[in-house]
Amino acid sequence: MRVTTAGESHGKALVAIIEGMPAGLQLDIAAIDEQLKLRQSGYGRGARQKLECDKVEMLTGLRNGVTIGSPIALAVYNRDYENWKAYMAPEGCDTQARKVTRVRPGHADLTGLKKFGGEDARNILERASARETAVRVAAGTVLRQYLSALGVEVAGFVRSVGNIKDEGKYSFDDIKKKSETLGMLDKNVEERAVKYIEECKAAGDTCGGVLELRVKGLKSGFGSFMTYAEKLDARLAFALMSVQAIKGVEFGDGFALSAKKGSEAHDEIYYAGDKFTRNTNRAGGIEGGMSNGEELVVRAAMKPIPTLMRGLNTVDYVSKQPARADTERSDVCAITACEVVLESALATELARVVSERLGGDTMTEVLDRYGRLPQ
Ligand code: EPS
Repeated sequence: MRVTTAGESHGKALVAIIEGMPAGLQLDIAAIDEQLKLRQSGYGRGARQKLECDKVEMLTGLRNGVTIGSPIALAVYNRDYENWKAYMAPEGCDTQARKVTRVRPGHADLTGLKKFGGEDARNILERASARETAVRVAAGTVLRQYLSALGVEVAGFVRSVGNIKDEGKYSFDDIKKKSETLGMLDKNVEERAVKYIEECKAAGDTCGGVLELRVKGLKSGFGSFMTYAEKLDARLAFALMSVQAIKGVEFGDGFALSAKKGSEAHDEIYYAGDKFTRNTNRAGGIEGGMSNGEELVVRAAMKPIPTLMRGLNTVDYVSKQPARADTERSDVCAITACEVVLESALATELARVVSERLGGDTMTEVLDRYGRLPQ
């Protein structure tokens, strides 16, 4: 299975192609639109989300809602294109207007210009923008439905915003009850987080946070230690780090494990009721680069969005004079959206790992093979 995307933030559309999906998977297209809507939600989002009403258009690979084994192409159209046609149309447009030269620290602008040439960071930011995550969510929701057919479910929530943290312990089912405001689980913590976002907004600033993702129902043995590139944690970390603004990823107790003794850091093994069991899950469901049958637990850190309304100090790329970085509009905090995106990114890579082991041209074959694996 392979997934790729294309499209610019203010271009006509964002598109994705999914190769290798077996035939016979009934897709729930409304569920894709639901995820797209969730990606646009959350306290602290900017004006762009008021303009867009993201919906998927399935272009190929399905008949009557069921996959036929051929590549699946899908599109999410940018409503804002109507306002940008004059400057973005692939067929011909004005490339002198809407130039961006006051390059933003933390964004791809400066390094992108040095790498791809020219003097207009518009050509860089159009693709680097987190707008691309809309189509990743659309494609990711298709792969999530492949996992779901096997009984593998992905969920997640917002652990912290800035320094405001939720330290609670939650089960997979608790996560489903997260709030619509920010995607947090503790109302009191969320109220403080909302206040913090308001403070950032008033100061023309932005903020990030930490997200936690879980995977339930994955059997043991996915990923491998035989070659380093097959390790499940390495592959999932790659997928999460590929999402805009993610600066760190940890599995299970992650960084905190480094401060513990070996006797406190591992998940001791017992045998009861004809199966191997654990009382803890500090490893986050991955040992030796393979799923061990426990719930996967992954956290990712999102940095504050680099477009600040108050502008950071920079240099104009053309005049070389000191300047305030470019801004038009910005999200103050996109942590809730980022969580939705990460669920899709995780589901995408996990589905690829699963399909590499199971193969199969039809979902019947896939389900049969998965059913015969040990827990
Ligand atoms: C985004 C759309 C973008 C930004 C944001 C994410 O829209 P515009 O640039 O037109 O305001 O709101 O992109 C970034 C945070 C970024 O750094 O590029 C979206 O749909 O998620």
